[in-house]
Amino acid sequence: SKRIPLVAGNWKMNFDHLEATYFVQKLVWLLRDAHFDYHRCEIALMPSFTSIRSVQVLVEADHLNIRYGAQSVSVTTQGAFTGDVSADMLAALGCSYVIVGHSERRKYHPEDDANIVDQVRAVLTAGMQPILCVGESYEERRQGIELDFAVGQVHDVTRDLSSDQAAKLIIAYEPVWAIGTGMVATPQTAQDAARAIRNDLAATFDTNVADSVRILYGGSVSSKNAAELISEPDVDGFLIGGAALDTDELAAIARLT
Ligand code: G2H
Repeated sequence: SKRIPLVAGNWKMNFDHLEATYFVQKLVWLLRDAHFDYHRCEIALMPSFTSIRSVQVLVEADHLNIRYGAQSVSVTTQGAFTGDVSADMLAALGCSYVIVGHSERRKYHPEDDANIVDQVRAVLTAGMQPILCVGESYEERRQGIELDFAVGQVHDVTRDLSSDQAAKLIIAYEPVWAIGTGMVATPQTAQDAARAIRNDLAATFDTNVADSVRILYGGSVSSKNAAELISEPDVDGFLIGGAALDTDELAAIARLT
């Protein structure tokens, strides 16, 4: 692949700041022990807002080759928005990435297409990269419209972006039926979706944009299925939930990627 693979752990609502610190220390120790090459594969962690600062302190103190980010962001820059966290606040903490439009956010919060576009813009304006999540539910797959659906979700965002902005996107294809269910997509399914999304980027922008955007697979990724998924040409890494809560699993997946 022309792209450096990314293994991103989405911790969801797990780990307070002490648990996050302990996790990072143990993960780094495991990877050091395995002579892990951070230049071959990039590792990123997405803690809760309350744990980001602890991860930052550790990464900066020990000059760790680990990146980190947030799981969502406000669409506004500052002011009377009780409970929200701005993109500038996340950038100030050294965040590289922000997950945008995860299916759990789309389901449990009023995150519609317009809101997701605004989050993507806010992340880019603050100098970070969005990890845009898309993917069909079981119903769309049953109807055979899964590729159109996932590509449509990407297109709803990219049609409002310049090619410079689009080139900074990271896209995570996460079929909803595979999230937290243990029902991982087959390598061919992941490849077909990643390919369809990349073709759409090439059509909307150009092959430079299409070739630079990393497309991740997410949904029940583990050390048992990572190697065959990453062997697909258009799968550039993973967004990992459950398996990213276990240091041994996450280190194993990074080594296989
Ligand atoms: C999908 C994924 C992480 P899991 O939500 O984004 O979670 O790996 O637990 O299916």
